[in-house]
Amino acid sequence: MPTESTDYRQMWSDLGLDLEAHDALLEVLGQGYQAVFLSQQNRPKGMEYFDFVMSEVHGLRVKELLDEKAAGRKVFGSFCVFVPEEIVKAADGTLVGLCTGADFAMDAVEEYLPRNTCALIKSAFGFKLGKVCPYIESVDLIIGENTCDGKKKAYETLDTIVPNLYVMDLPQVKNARGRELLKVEYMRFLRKVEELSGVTIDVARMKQGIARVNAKRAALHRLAALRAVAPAPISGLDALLINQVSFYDDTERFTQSVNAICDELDARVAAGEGVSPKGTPRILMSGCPMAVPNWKLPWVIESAGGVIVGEESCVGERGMRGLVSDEGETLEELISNIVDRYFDIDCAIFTPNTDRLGHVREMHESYAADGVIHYSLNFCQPYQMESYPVAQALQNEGVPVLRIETDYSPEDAEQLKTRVEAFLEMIQ
Ligand code: BJ8
Repeated sequence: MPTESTDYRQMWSDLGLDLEAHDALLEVLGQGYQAVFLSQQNRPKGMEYFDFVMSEVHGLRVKELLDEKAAGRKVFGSFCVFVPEEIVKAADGTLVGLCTGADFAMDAVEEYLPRNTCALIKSAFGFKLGKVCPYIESVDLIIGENTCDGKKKAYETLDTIVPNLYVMDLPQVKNARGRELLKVEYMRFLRKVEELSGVTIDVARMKQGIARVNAKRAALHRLAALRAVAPAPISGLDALLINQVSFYDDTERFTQSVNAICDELDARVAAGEGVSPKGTPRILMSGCPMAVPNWKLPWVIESAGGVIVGEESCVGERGMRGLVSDEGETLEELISNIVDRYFDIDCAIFTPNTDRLGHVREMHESYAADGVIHYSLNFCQPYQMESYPVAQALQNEGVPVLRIETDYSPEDAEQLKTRVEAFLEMIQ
């Protein structure tokens, strides 16, 4: 989190942030980061880079985005992994994830949204209404998407609060018509990006956009594969952090840093070294995405003696799976390739969504997990509803499953710890 010595106050003030509230937020985040991440033992040296990024997540990174804007490039913000970064990159733009991982200004939020809205949606509103997110204040365009009912309806309200919201329609069924809708919407988005940036996206630009995002995803695939080894060479918390940083950081610098830490982990694997002793229960997490600084459940699991070896989540494998083919001689063919990759994302908003269960099974096996912890946010109907059939099917196959429903408040941490400890004991 930004340190006292770096002075970004003028920048934050120019962005319209509430400096007092923002100071309080950074203070809490800094303490949380110290307790959750910096206190871990035996961290790879390569994590120093990601610690640095996090220490500057509201400082240097925001300044870089403002510098890009000053140089005439556009910055886009999104809440969902269905927004195709390749198209933004093709126009020399930058896509960042917007803050959705902590409770803030809840009284103000509940004037706009029902109390029984998931914490992720409430958080997006809280950061805006509380004036503590430099990203939402910096972006040229906020991209919403018609996914779950909560988000769809919340964007109608957000549109009355911000001047720059664009909503992308998304299919809810995986058939030919659904695929066609996604393609039409990606073409519409491409035109919007062109209009805003003043850049005409041709085949060469599109191929370059695809290559840059593919390189980032390939580095994350490499990291994921290293976690399949026992003993795990990196903690689940650190791996989650890297995935979280992928939504903010400069693409090329991030890709290089992930490959660098993977080189280090390769050496650990070759030497048979891990972050936890042999026999540590290996956990696959599955469910809702975890945005910064939503670290509660992973922290509970790893401080209770488990090690998380994979996340079936949009901040994790669901969000990064697959690459986009760059085969094709027309823009239309390349957009089709982009659709091919994104249409495979098995978000719980789809009905039916049977592929997701297949992916959880596959991950449980390939990461040699001992059990699955299914995580749903309270009031998230899509993932809460799917938690039952997913757990049922896995349990019938002999896979131990623990279903957790929680939110962002720290209040249930002790209770969660008790349940997780009992689960770890059972699977050991
Ligand atoms: S592709 S998972 S990032 S929509 S937690 S807001 S589902 S009520 S975040 Fe998501 Fe895209 Fe799907 Fe992934 Fe609604 Fe549930 Fe809240 Fe959620």
